[in-house]
Amino acid sequence: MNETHGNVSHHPDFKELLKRHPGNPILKPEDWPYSVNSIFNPGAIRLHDSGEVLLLVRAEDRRGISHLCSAVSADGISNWKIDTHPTLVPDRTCRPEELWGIEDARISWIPELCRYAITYTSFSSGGPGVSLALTDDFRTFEHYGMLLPPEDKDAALFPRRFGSHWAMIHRPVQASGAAHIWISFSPDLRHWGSHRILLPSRQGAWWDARRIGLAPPPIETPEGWLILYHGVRNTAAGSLYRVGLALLDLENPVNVIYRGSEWIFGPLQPYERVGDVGDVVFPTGFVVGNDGDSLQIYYGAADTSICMATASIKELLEWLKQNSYLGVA
Ligand code: BMA
Repeated sequence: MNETHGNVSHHPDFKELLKRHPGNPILKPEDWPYSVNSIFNPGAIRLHDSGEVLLLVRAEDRRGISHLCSAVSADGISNWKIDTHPTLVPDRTCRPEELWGIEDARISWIPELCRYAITYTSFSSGGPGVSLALTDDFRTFEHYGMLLPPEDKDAALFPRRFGSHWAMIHRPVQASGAAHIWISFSPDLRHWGSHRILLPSRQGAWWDARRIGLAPPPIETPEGWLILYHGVRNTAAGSLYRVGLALLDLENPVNVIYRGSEWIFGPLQPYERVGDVGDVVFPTGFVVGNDGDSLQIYYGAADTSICMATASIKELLEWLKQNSYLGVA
């Protein structure tokens, strides 16, 4: 018999690697202490001092402009303490690159700096680019400005240097419209170079043929950096956003060890299929449990609400080893 998920079902051959929390969506616009149109695509981190889970949520107001708002919870599922005012707001005067808002944060804890690094999309008059802010407490922020100019987004820092250089994954869009995942390096977090393609989008009918982009920041495992990425396929009904996996070499992350052939997670539930932008699941954050294996993955659903799915690092790696295809054609 097929396994059922609300009103949808999978064939028993489909291994469900990301398991939706039964209480999804765990955060909705109506939960917000102030008026917002939608909340989605949250950065996530386990706070160093308290062990609580902090989400830096993208909140879109009724003008269409996004800011970031923090929500904190002990278990990362319930009893959220949501900031009563926007936490990180676009400042079009001091940071003109934030003219049309700030979006889709990814958070990394950087042990060398003893600070959190937030990479986010700044929506400038020239298009979206990659910005960085550092913080100790998610109250005050040191802004590094736009690191990579338009069109570029879906960026996250690795938590440590490789040799003398920091590394960042990001997703520029080429003039041709091709959108691959790139990796770049910096001696100081400000100046970025040695750019190269890390994962190309695939071709033709593939689920990840149209565009791909990093989902949460890289997840460190003994076998390498586990990457979740979103892949977009264009259909007659619009874009379809799904999630796939890859593994990068631990010491030299430009080397891709595995890349999953099939997507592992896609829009199924009504809250993922219907919303401001339907048929979108967009993971942007994760936290790891005390066992070092269980993941809570946070994702935006249909650009409207925030959901959580659980997974096991071991199971993801096992699946990836058995279902890898590095080609693009
Ligand atoms: C992408 C990003 C995301 C958004 C998704 C679906 O390009 O802008 O913020 O969730 O599209 O609309």
